[in-house]
Amino acid sequence: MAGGEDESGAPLKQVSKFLALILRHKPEAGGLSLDPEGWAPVDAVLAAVRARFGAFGREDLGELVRTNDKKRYAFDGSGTRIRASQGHSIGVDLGLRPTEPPPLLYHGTTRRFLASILASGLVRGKRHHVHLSEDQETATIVGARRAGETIVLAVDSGAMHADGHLFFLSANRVWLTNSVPPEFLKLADLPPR
Ligand code: HQG
Repeated sequence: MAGGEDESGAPLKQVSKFLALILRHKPEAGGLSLDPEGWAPVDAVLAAVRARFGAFGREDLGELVRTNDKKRYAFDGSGTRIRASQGHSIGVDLGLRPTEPPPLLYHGTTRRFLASILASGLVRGKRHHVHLSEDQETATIVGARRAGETIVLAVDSGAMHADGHLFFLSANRVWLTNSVPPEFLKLADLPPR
């Protein structure tokens, strides 16, 4: 909907940020707990959203899930539970199966991290995995979230896979792996604007 406002008036972008908080990092901030696979009951999520933003219905939540720019959230088959498709900092098991990656993947970041990344490789930090993109354009957008000059690293995921590193593909097509040692990284040219 134009301007990202739904009929309840709650700005979908702010609700999406709140969902990231409660479905990825801190469910207790919404009075929730997640099951081991990261699912929360839709009714409980709606109650948490309403407590913070006022009126917000099941259809509003459906619109948010459908239109979210990175498809961050997904309903289960019955539509009664919702979870974040990736990006957690708390212990959930998304049940993703190891999957053969394409030969090259990309990671967008900022130049001030480069020396450290080339020394230690890509590390997952607080998240469960290192996040990798299928194309340079997406990686550029990820890197541009941070201040400073955006750089894109190309990851030799084919060689990593051959070496036994596991890769997982999230429901919203983010590639996940535990770490990327420096020998599999090189600076990619940024796509022309
Ligand atoms: C950097 C967003 C120094 C890494 C995006 C990144 C993504 C190092 C930052 C998702 C390092 C971690 C994840 C090292 C890694 N030395 N810096 N050795 N290794 N880093 O946010 O990949 O909007 O945890 O380059 O679209 O930026 O949340 O990871 O800059 O998919 O849905 O440490 O978050 O999605 O930052 O982003 P993050 P990310 P959402």
